[in-house]
Amino acid sequence: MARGVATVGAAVGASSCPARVGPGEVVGEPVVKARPVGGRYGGAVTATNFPDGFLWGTATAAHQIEGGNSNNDWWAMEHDPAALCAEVSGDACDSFHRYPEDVAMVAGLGFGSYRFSLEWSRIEPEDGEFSRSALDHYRRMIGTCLDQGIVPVVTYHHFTHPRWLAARGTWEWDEAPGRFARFCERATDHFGDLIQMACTINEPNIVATMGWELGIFPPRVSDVSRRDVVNAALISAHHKASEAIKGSKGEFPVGLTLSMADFQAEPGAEEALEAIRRPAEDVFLEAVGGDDFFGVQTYTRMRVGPKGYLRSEPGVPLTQMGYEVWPEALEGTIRRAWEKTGGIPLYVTENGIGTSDDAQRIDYITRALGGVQACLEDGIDVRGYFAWSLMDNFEWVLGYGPTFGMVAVDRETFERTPKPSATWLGNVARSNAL
Ligand code: GCO
Repeated sequence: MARGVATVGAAVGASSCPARVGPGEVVGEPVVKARPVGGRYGGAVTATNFPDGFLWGTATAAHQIEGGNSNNDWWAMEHDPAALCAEVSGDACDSFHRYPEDVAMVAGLGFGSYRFSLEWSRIEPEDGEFSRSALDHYRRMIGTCLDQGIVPVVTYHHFTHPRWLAARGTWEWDEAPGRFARFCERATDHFGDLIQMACTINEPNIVATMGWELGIFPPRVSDVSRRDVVNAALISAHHKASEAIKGSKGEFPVGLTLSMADFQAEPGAEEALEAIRRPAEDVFLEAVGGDDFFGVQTYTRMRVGPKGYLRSEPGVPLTQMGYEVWPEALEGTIRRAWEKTGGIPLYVTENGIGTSDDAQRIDYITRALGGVQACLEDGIDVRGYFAWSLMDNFEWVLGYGPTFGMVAVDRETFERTPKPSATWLGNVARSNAL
C-alpha cells in the first residue's frame, strides 16, 4: 500500500491440487514435496547467483483476491459512500474457489513458494464462533501447495477485521490482541501441521497509520494519539499470536512483516526524519528481536525535509500509486532492517510495482534484486524474495486500477493470463540466478 503521508495523499487524490477432499470428507495428509525454507547463507554469491535454498515466491492477500468477503470491516467501508473507495472488492479474483488453479500457476511458473493470507472473518464469523468449513478450506489450500511442491507461507492477518471486532473498536478494544491470539491458535490447531512459514500480521504500521492517523482505512480515524495506542496493541497482538502459534501444532518459523520505505533526509532534516520514522517503523523493528525472521516489504523511498515529507523529485517517474519508481529502496531497507533487528534472518515478503508497463516491472524487479545481491555479498542473511503480486487484484481504496500483478485477471471471466514478467521471474526462480 502507499508508503507514507505524501504518497497516500497523492494516490488517493488521483482517484480518489485440485481440492483433495470433497465436502464432509476427512482431510487427508498431503505428500510433503516442498523444499525446506532456506538456511543461512554459506556459499559464495557471484554477481548473478543467489544462495542455495533461497526461497522464491509470490504474495497475495485474502481480501484482495478471494472475493465475497462481506463479513469484514473493509467490505463495510467499501459500501459506505462517505469513504474514499474507488470501487468495491466484490468477487475480486474469485480465488476462494480458484485457488487450485492459482497454486498450480505459481508452481508451473517456477516459483518455490506462495504467500497468502487467512480471512479471519470467514474463520471466526462471530466472536468465539469458529467455522469448521472455513478452517477446512484453508487446510485444503495449504495442502494443495504442498501437493504442488510449493512452500506455503501463511499470513494470519492482512488488513481486514471481522465486523464483530470492528464493532468493539478493533485494536482500540483492549481484548483485541487476546482475541487475535485465540484465532491464531484455533487456526494453527487445525492446519499448523502443514504450515511451513508464517507471518502473524502484515504491515501493522500501515494498519495503524492508514486507519487511525490518516483516516483512509477502516475505521477512518485521524488522531495521532489513537494511532500510537493501535501501534502498541498490534505489537502486543504480534507477541501473543506468535506465542499461541508456537504453542499449537507444527513447527515452523514465525515472524512479522513491515512496510518499509527508504527514508532519505535533506540536509538539516535528520530530526524531522527520525520523528516520522519512529512511530512508522522503529517501534516495530525494535519489538521483533526474538522472532524467527523478519519480513521486509518495500516499494519506494520517502524524502523528508525539515518540515516533513517532500513531494517526488522532479524527473523521477511515478508508479500508478503516485510514488517514485525507486527500486534501490529495497537495498536500503534490508540494510536498515538487519541493523535495527539485531540481525535476524530476513525475507523480502513483498516488493513490486504498480504499472501497466510489464517491461517496467521486469526492470524494477531486476534492479531491486541487484540490491538484494549487494546485501548478500555483505553477509546479510536474506533468505527469500516474494514478488507482490501474483495477479492483478483489489488495491484497497484504489480498487482495481493499480496493476501490481505478474498475471492479468479478466474482470468478467476471471481468466488468468501470465504476463512476460511472470515467465521471466519464474525462470529467475528456477535457475536461482539473475
Ligand atoms: C501492502 C499490502 C498489499 C498491497 C501492496 C501494494 O503493502 O499494503 O501488503 O496489500 O496491495 O503493498 O500497495
